[in-house]
Amino acid sequence: MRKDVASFAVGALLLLLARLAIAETPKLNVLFIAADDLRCDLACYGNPEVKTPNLDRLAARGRLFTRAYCQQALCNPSRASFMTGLRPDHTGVYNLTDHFRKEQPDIITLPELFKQNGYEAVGIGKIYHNLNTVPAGDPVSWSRPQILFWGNHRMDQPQATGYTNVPFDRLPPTQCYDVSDEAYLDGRIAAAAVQALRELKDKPFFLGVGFWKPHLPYNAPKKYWDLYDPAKIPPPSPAGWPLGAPEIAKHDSSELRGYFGVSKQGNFPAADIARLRHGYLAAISFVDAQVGKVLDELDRLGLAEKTIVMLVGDNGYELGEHTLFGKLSNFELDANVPLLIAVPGQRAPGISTSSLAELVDLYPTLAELCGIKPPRALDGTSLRPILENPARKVSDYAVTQHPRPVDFKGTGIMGYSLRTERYRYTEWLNWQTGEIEACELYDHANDPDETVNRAGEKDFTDELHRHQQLLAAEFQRHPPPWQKHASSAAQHNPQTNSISP
Ligand SMILES: [Ca+2]
Repeated sequence: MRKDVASFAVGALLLLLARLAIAETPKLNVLFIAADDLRCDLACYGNPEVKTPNLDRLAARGRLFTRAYCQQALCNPSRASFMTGLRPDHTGVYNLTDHFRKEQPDIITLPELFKQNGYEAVGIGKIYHNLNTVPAGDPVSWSRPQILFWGNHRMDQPQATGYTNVPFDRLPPTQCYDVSDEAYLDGRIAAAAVQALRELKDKPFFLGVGFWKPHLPYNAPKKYWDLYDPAKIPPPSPAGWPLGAPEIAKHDSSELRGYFGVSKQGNFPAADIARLRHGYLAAISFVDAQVGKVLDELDRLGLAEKTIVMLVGDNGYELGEHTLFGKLSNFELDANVPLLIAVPGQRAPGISTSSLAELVDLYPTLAELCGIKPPRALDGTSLRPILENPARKVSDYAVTQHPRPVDFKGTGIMGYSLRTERYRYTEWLNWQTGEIEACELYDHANDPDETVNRAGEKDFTDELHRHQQLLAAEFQRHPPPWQKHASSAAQHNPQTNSISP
């Protein structure tokens, strides 16, 4: 009995000391905000015509990354990658149906890591992909069930008096109704996030808030459409296909063509393009306003001083540029994503950085900022040096990839794209043989819109080879699965393989 009392006393003392230690080192909270299909078309990214006052104020108090890149321009692979800290080649997720736990059931996701370290991990809205995966979302990641995270994007029609849902096969790609924010999912997600902050304010939390917009359909409330004069929205530029770009870089804009009233093939009429570009901007401003509500509550509760805020777009987007609509390519517009990070005590706030970053870097960044050791080797690099000094660099290149066919099941072509300081180099590799089928090189110093593929030009031979060597070195560091399939005689060898652009 006496021994039990002594053990109890020692246990109680240890518990008290542990609590004191925790009290002395308050944990930073994380507010992780994801937007869907949001490209860098924001006022804070240099387009003052786009109304994004709330994202702009987040940028003003944090660090804006002008050159952050997704790992694959598609929801499921991109999100599986940044939520696990692994490249698509290591999650095995390239399409819209495979779940990252299929190949690695015990993988520890970003919110799960925080949950294991004493945080309340709460997921509201679309953080993981929203459809056709098993399990739905990722229940293991969170301390409580996820909400407003699952379903077809077409189901997000106004929940308001006088409106009835349009059947999916009759649904147009845009909607402009005079309804409240809460009539749509993102308004309800913002309200739920505000409520969650009130509940979580006294404990360490990782709050994931995922907005469904500006993903198709562009069904923002009318007041956000009214922010824009359609006559002043410019047409896509460049509208044409890049000179000398290979056919394999193309896709058929199938996501948009699936909506009612949209051309099923060929070019899109100018009036349709204008309406779509208006709707996309309205949807961006709708998301911006919802982000503002969450940031306001963070300030009101006095949490901003102890909360890291990270806002990210899961992939870029084309709105008629290069003849394309949607994501699914390796062009800069698809690969480049908004990334804003604000940390308590932010150094040099409001100074943007052009240092290269990848979404696979988010996991190690948040882990380091919160003093949590990641469970295993990750593919990314912490961006903390850049948060402290916008002139610092952590990478010489960023890697984005996309397969063909776009609904990749393990056979076909994989396009690997390297963004370096000045160039984008893309190499389309046969997954079975490892041979280069086609390649592209864009000179961003003279051609930031990627209008001319320089891969076949004599003046760019040295840069072409330099980028091929960089990619070969990347494959040494992170061996891609295709090397397992490729025969030894046809291993990737940029010096001997043909390089027809
Ligand atoms: Ca997306």
